[in-house]
Amino acid sequence: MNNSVSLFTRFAIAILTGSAMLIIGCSDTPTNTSPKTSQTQPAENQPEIQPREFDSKNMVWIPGGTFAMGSDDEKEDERPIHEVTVNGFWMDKTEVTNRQFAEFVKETKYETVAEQKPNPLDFPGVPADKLVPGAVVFSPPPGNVPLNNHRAWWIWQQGADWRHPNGPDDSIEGMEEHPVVNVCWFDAVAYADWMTKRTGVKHRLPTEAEWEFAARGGLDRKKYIWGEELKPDEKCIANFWQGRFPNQNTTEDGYRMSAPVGQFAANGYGLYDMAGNVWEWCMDWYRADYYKKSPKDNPKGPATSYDPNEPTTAKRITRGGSFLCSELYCTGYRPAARMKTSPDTGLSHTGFRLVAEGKAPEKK
Ligand SMILES: [Ca+2]
Ligand SMILES: [Ca+2]
Repeated sequence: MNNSVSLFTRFAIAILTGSAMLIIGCSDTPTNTSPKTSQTQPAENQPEIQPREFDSKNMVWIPGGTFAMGSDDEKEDERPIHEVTVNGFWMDKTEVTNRQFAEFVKETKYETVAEQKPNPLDFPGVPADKLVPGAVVFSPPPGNVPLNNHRAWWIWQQGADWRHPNGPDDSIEGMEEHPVVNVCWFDAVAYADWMTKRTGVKHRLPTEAEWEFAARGGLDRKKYIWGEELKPDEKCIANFWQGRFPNQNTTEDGYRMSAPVGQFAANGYGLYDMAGNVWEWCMDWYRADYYKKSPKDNPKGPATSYDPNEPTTAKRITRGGSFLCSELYCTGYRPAARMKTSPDTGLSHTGFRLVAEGKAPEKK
C-alpha cells in the first residue's frame, strides 16, 4: 500500500507547526519524514559487507508454542484474548544498543531517516527552512499539565537523531550500552537486512505475536511479564516512570531516561527489558480491530494499517513500553499493550530488537 501521501502531508504539518502531532499514548506516534528511497545507492557504491558466522550468543532460542494473546480488561485494541501459536525463533536478548548500531553504520555508511534532509519535491509549498532533519523528542513541561494534550511533552527537535538523542547538543558518548533511539521502522529493517547479509541467516523484526509470546516468558495470562503486581515487594524491576507524568520523575527505579540494556532481571526466556526501557518496533502494520479476526497460526499482522484515532496515517506496531510509561497514563509495559507509530518516525524512546530464523539449537 502507498501511504506516502498522508505521511508527507503530516510531516508538512509537523514542521510548519513546530510540533509533532497526534500522540495518543505516552508514546503514540508523531510523524515526520518519508524518504524511503534515499537509501538506494548505485551498485558500484554499495558498501562491502564483511561476512560473519551466525553467532547466537547475544540471542536466545524462543521455543514457540501456543499462548493466550491480548487482554480483556484493559484497552479495546487488546481484545479479545485469543489463542495464537508461533513457531520457534531466535531473539536478541536485549534491545539493539548504540554500540551495535554504530557498527552497522560504520560498515554500511547508512544514514537514518532522522538524519536526512527531506526532499523539497516531496513537500510542495513547505518553506525550505522548515525542511530540516530531526526526530520527535520528549521534553517535560515545568509543571502539571492535563494528560489529554501530548503536545505539552513532545516536540519536533531539529538535529535529534540516533547520535544525538535529545537534540544537536546531546551525544551518546558513554551511552554505548544504551538502546539506540530515534531510529524509525525503516532504519530497523535496514539493520536487519545487514545482519541477514553478513550472517547468511534471515534476521528481521519480530511479528507482534512473536514479540508478545516472547515477552510473556511462559507466564500465561499474567498482567506483567513477571506476574500480577507492577512492583512486587514494592520494588521496581523494570525501567518505567514513577511519579506524576510528565513533569515529576522520582527515578525510584534508578533511571530518568533510558538505562543501559540488561540492568533488570531477565524474563522467563532470558530476555531483558521486554517491559520498559524503550519501545520496540515490530514488523506488523497496526489495526485496532486485528485481534477480532487474526489467524491462529503465526499471524503476521493485517495487510493494511488502520488507527481509528488517526485514520489517514499508516502505522507499524511498537511494543513493550518505555522509560516514559507510568501507571497514571500509559501502562505500555504490560505484555498485552499495543502501540503504533508511523514507520518513518524516530522517537527518543523507541528502538528495536531482532529475531533470527536460524536452526533450533541441538538438544543436549
Ligand atoms: Ca525510570
Ligand atoms: Ca523494551
